Amino acid sequence: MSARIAQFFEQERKAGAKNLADVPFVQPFFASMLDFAMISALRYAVRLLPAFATLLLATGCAHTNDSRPNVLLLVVDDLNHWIGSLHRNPQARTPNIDRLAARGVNFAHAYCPSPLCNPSRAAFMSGKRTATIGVYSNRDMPWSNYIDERQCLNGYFRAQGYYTAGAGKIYHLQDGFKNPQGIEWDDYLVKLGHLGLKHHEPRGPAKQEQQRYVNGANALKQPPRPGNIKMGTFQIGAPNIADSETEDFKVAEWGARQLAQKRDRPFFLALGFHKPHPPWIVPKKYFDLFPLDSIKLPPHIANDLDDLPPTGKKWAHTASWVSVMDAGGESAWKQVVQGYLASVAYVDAQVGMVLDALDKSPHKDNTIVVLLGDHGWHLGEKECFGKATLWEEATRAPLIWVAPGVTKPGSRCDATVEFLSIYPTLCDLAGLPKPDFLEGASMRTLLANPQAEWTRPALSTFGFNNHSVRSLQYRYIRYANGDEELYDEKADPYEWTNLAANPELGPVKADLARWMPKENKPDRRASRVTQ
Ligand SMILES: [Ca+2]
Repeated sequence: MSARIAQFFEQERKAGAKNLADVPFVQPFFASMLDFAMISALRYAVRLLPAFATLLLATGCAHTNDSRPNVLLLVVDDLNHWIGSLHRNPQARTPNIDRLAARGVNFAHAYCPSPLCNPSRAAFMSGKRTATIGVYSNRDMPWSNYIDERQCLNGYFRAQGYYTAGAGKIYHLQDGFKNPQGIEWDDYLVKLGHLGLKHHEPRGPAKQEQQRYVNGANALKQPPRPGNIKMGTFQIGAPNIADSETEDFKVAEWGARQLAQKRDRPFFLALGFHKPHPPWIVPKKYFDLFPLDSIKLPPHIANDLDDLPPTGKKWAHTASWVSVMDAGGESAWKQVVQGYLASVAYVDAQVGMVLDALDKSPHKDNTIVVLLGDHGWHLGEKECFGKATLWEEATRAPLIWVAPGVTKPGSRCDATVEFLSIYPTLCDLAGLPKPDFLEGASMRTLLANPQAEWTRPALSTFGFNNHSVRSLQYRYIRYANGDEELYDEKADPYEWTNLAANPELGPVKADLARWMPKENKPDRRASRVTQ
């Protein structure tokens, strides 16, 4: 073997490609060949080997002729139960979310694992309860210090051979490729500077999209703009701009393009919309749907807080409530409601764009669609604007499922279900083994038969060892210091009368308390963070 070939082998050995050079018959064969040609051929062969290996592995994982269903997960930030099809607020205008609900099962009593962005998303994406993972607040970041992102819903589906892609807010303040090996997503449309935090560079085709997306986002993030108002702690604005200039439009548009592509393996596509999270700055046409003089305030009573224990009172009467009342009382309150309703109508239109794209796509009949709000939102009920409470307004949110071949159009389910069930249910529908760590129950039986027996209540947790258990008739709240509340939801849907002190209802409390976690992971930060 010539010195040049020997040198080549040595170089490749240093580069880690030594196996080929060690094959016995290779060396005498090379000696009779032209050095240059062989080195070139070898170089290509050695360099291409990993690519071939990857291709073979990918083909093996992709289950050729894979007919497993696709998954389209739509997560809407801060969307409470004010959608048309849930009838909590008849003013809500959500024709697109409603038409999705009409295609499958509309869960009327679905509850978040925790009423705040980061804890809720960390829990339903990991399939583990808040008290198990210890992600209690938005300061428990990055959430991936608490849970293994490879075990999360998208990471798991990717490991099972799914193409995974996402855009917008799926996890809290951590869009896209957190893991340097890219084990979570194949592609992600990343937004830079969400709430001022630095993000990881996008990879894949999303990189080319980024600049347009960021420009769109900035169009709504430069307060104060002419016409914006400050209503207490909330900023409200109705710029006369097109949807195409807004960030959630970019998320929907990107998702629509993903849906249009043919694929040789199933996909898991997650789209996270940012509205109706404040600030409520959306195109003017959505405000025009809700003239201020037509706005009705949600049902409330003046002395609602009188029967609350000290912890409940503290959680209810927040700075945001005080600020809105100081800004103009009920008049300011109506503007807050208008801003929220307009933002819901806006995000509904973006959801509609995705649904239209799905219907035109080759995946229409083999895609599971799941839509949820990450938690609820108070619009003044219990003297509270915002989330971060354990009452109905903050814990209940839309949950809609369309599963081809399983759900039936026009179904409504009244069972008390949890977002924690999303992970195991998707595993069931896709035929994937359910990992042992999942703590929620699969809802597959309810998808097939919404009237099937379901005896489980829904657990929501906020902060360390504060829990709420919601059955169809009751909500029982027990705070870490032992403070209690109990509401009869059938007689009192706005939770005005605390029954916790009624001795006749002791067995009800005891029965619901069984569902509260026996062990609660310590709070690393040991303080409650509310917004
Ligand atoms: Ca009350």
